[in-house]
Amino acid sequence: MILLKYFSYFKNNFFLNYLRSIAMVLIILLVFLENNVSGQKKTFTAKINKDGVQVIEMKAGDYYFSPNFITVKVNVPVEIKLIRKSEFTPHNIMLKAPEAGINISTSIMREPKVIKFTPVKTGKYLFICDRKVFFFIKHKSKGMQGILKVIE
Ligand SMILES: [Cu+2]
Repeated sequence: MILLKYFSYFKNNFFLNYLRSIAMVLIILLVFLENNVSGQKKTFTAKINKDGVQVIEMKAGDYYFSPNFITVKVNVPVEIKLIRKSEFTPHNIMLKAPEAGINISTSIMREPKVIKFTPVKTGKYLFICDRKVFFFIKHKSKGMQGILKVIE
């Protein structure tokens, strides 16, 4: 009897209803964001400019890098100019390949940012945004990742 009383109390509790509405909105948002995966492959092969640098312009948005499959030559300096395309969501780019002389870990701000490095080893290296949506869905798993391919 007491249990039943409690139950009806919670059922009519305004605060609980309020929480339920918030939960519903969150679920709808999550479903929406989950389906918003941009899995398109955008390739780019860098050319060496007159200064001997391979310049790449890369856009970063919700939730992608474009291009996301970049080919560069080994032992030639690389400059990646990062342009943020998202209004509100903060992003970053991470590429840890010490064996290839690459160690990128930078947030992507409103102002374009230039990353400079020289790859010293051929191979395929994964770069990602390691930020999360609501603390648990990785931008990476929503499509915010790419490959840097270093060739001879
Ligand atoms: Cu991100």
